[in-house]
Amino acid sequence: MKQFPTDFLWGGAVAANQVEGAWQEGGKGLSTSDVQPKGIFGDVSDRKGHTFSLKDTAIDFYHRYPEDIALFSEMGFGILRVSIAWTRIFPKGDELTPCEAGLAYYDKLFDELAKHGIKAMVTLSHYEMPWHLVTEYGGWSNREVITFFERYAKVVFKRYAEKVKWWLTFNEINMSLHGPLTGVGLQDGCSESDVYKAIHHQLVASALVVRACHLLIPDAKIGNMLLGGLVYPLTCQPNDVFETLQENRKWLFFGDVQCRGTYPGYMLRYFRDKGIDVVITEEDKHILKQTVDFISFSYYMSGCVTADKALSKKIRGNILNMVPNPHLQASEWGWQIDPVGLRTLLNELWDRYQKPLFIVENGLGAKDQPDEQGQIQDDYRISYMNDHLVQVREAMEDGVDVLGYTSWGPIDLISASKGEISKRYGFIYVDRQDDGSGTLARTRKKSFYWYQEVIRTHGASL
Ligand code: BGP
Repeated sequence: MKQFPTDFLWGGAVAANQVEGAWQEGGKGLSTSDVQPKGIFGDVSDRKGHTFSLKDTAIDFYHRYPEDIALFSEMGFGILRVSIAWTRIFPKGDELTPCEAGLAYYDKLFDELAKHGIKAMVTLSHYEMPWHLVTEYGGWSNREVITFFERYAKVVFKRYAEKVKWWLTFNEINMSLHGPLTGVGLQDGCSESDVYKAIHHQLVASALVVRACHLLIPDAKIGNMLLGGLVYPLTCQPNDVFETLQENRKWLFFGDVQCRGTYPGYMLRYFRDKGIDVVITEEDKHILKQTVDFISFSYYMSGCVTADKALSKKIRGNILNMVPNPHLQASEWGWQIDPVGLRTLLNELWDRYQKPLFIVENGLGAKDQPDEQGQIQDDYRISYMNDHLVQVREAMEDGVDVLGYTSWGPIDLISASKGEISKRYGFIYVDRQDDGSGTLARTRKKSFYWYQEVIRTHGASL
């Protein structure tokens, strides 16, 4: 296969709450993730008496990052996407002074990456926020949280200005529609108005920190991060086609605001029709004009939409309104595998926004079983990723500007939706099981050598 450009950024992506562990070390405060032991859709324990969670230790990246980064470097990574846990910097979220131990930890992490010539990409908020801001302020429903988030972002921009040149605001901001607690810090059972009000505050916060980043680190790039949910009409029935357009807009609305700097008419109509009352001030409108430099997104699957409500049954996955596509196979978790969909999505996002794109999550969650020699022969993962990367190359041939690709979970980590480790994504196996047992030892899977070769050959080996 033809090579990718030599400046294409290859790497992997992780999130603080899914790898670090050390949930009480270094002065860290309690985050929403710490009180959701079963993942982002699970029930909340408020940690009275402490409920065990795999995330308490996760894969102990907090202590083992030098070993893990050495392995990423061995694969040839040019970039690693991590997130900063807001609660390591501001344990409660509303303090005036940051926690030095938390800041120092990420200094060491970024220095270790630099030692190996790996760039850092940092998500400011990956599915978590200080729990104190939820209990005391009502999460993002409260405008004051914008100020706290901006303060946090400015602190880390200033501190890491020389070390981090790639930033993302909110992970999968469009998931705020589905994961009220994690995304927008609201309790279950809140109204749609509450959700959109909180989302508006997040969008304003996102634009404010884009502005702050441009001012404080002029040579950095800051992007948004969307769940790349591609949906097809189940049939060519016109109502199915229109329903699909509307479903697409539900998640693309976030991109429209972050890339075009204004609320689209279809959303304002939706608010009117549903009686949703979101206060958008003149100042907000002005702030929102600060748009992102590039668009980043995750892509795992596609799905179908039907206008026939009786037919519309849920499949398991991140995009909750999809019905299964009869032409596609699914992963063990029902996520339908669609490499061509990635080419379609890249083209659609490029046509819509004309901003550079970065695939910051893609991969296959699977239950890996070591063979008799203790090796993981994960040909299924290799085939999934190979097929997707071939389509990325096709999209680039179509003229789409793609900056890079960071696979999700290059090392096994705790699943966001399940809170378990048995849904594995890694090129590197971590000896830990769902019951918490295991030595945490790291082992290279077959896919480790496959990805190493892909990077070494700039994709020619695909
Ligand atoms: C995305 C999240 C990640 C990650 C991934 C896989 O939605 O941004 O945090 O976890 O999905 O999902 P899961 O862990 O549920 O398999």
